[in-house]
Amino acid sequence: MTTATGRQLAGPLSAAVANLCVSLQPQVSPETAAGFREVLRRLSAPLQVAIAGRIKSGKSTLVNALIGRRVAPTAVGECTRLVTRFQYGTVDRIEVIFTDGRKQVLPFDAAGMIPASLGVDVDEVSHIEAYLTNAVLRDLTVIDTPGLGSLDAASVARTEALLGAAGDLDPVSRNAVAGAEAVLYVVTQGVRADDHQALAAFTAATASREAGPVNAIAVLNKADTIAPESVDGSDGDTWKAALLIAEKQAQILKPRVADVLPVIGLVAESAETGGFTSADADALRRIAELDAATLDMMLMSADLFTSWECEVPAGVRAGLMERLDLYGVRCALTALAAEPAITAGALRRKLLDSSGLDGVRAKLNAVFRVRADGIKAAAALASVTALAQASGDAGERQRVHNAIEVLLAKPEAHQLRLLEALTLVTSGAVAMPPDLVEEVLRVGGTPHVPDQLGLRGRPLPELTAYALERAGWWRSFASFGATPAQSRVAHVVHRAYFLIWQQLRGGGQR
Ligand SMILES: Nc1nc2c(ncn2[C@@H]2O[C@H](COP(=O)(O)OP(=O)(O)OP(=O)(O)O)[C@@H](O)[C@H]2O)c(=O)[nH]1
Ligand SMILES: [Mg+2]
Repeated sequence: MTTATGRQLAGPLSAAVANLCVSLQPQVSPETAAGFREVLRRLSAPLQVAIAGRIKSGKSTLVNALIGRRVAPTAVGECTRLVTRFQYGTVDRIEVIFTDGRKQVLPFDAAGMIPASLGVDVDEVSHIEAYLTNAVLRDLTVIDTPGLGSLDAASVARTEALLGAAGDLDPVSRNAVAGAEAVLYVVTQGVRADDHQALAAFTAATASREAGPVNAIAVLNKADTIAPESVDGSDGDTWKAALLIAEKQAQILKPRVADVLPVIGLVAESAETGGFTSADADALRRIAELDAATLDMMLMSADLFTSWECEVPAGVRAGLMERLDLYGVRCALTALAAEPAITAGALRRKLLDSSGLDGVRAKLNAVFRVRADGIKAAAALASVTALAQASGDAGERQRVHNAIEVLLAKPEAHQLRLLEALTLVTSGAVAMPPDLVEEVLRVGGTPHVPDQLGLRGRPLPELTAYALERAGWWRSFASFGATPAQSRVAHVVHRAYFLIWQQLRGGGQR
C-alpha cells in the first residue's frame, strides 16, 4: 500500500492500521479525524529513532557518524540544547520551528553544519528540522536530543515534550512533531542504578508506548576512555574491557533495551564524515617513524602528544587528538607499524573497524529496520487508542474500540498483540518466571520462524511438532496456574505458536 505521500508503508501491519484509520475517519469527530490523519502521515514516514542519553555522552557525535556527515554541532553552541530531527529531503535545508508554529529557513554554516548560533531567541524555538539528501535517512529519521539528566531543566522539558506524544500538546504542535518510535540510548562507563531511572523516565516520554527490547538499544560510548586495568579479565585491552562493561550494563538495562554495544563515537565520526583526511594519514605516518622512546613518551597522554618537541607541527597533532583522541591515534600507529605502506583510505577503514560502528549499524538494522513495520504499527495503534480515549463522545470511543478489536483478531495483526505482550513482560509490568520471559522474547522478538522456536536449522517436522507442543503448554498455562495478567499474555503466546504451527503445516517456513 502506498499513501498520499507516495512513500511505501513499512509492511502489512502498518497497512492494516492505516486501513483502520481511513475507514474510521468518516465515523468520528473532526478533531479525532485530524488525529487520524496525523497517525496516517506518521505511518508512512521513515522510522523515527531518537538518540537519547545524558548530557555530553556523545549523542551528536554518534548522530554525525550514523548519518555520515558532520552536521550536528558537538561540544558547544546553543543547538546542543535543542531537539533536531534529521530527515531525508531532496535538497539540504534547515527549518527552525517556533513554539507558536512559525518556521524560519536557515542556511547551513560554512562547514556544512547546523550553525552554532541560530540568530533567533532560543526560548521561542520548539525544535529544528534538518533535511539532508543522505541516503541513510531514507528509512530512518534520526532525532538528536539534548542531554537528559542535565541541570538545564528547560532543555529536558523540551526533549520530553517533543519526543513524547505528549498528551498536553495541542493538535497543531502535534502535527509538527512526531513522537519517537525507537530509541538509541547512549551511556558511558559510569552507568549506575540512577541511569536506569533516567532511561525509565525517558522511555515513559517516548511515543505513547513503553520502550523495550523491541524498540530500544543502548551503546556504551567513549569506549576509548575506559581504563582496562580497572576491569577484571580485560588483559589490559581497552576494547575487551569495553565489551565486559557493556555486558554488565546489559544486565542492568536488560528489560529496557535489546542490547548494549561498545562504540567509539569520536573515531567513528572522524572516519565516516571525512574528518580524517589524507593529511592526517601523512602526519601519522611521520609520527610512526619517530624513535620508539619518543613515541612511547608522546603516547602517555594527550597533553604530551601535542606538546612534546617533534617535527610534526603541534597544531597538526592537536587536530589528530581532537579527531581521534589517544586511542584512535594508537590504533592508527599500530596499523602503520604492521603495514607501513598502508594507504590513507585503508587506514581510515582500520579506524572505522576499531570504532565498533559497524556493530551498532548491524544492530540497528536487526532491531529497528527489520521490525520497522511492527514498531510503527504498534506506535500508531497506541496513538489511535489514545485519540479514542481522549474523545468526549462515548459512541465514537466504542466504534474505535470495536474496530481495533476486529483488527487485532485477524491472524495477520496478531504480531501486534505479540509485541504488546513482549513489552509487558520484558518491562516487568506482567511478572513471569525468567525462562518464560526468555521464551516470550524469542517468540515475539523475531519474524523468522525457526528463530522464534529457537530451532534454527532443524528439519520441518521437528519445528512443526515443537510449535504444537508449546501451543498446548501455553494454553494450559493460561487456564491453570497463571495470574489473570499472565493469563492474558499466555493466550497471546499460545496463539502465536498456534499460528506458527498452522503456517508450518501449510508447507513453508517464512
Ligand atoms: N574520547 C572520546 N570523546 C568523545 C567520544 N564521543 C564524543 N566525544 C566527545 O565528547 C564531547 C561531547 O560530545 P557531543 O556529541 O557533543 O555530546 P552530546 O551528548 O551531544 O552533548 P549534549 O548535546 O551537550 O548533551 C565532544 O567533545 C566529543 O568530541 C568518544 O567516543 N571518545
Ligand atoms: Mg548534542
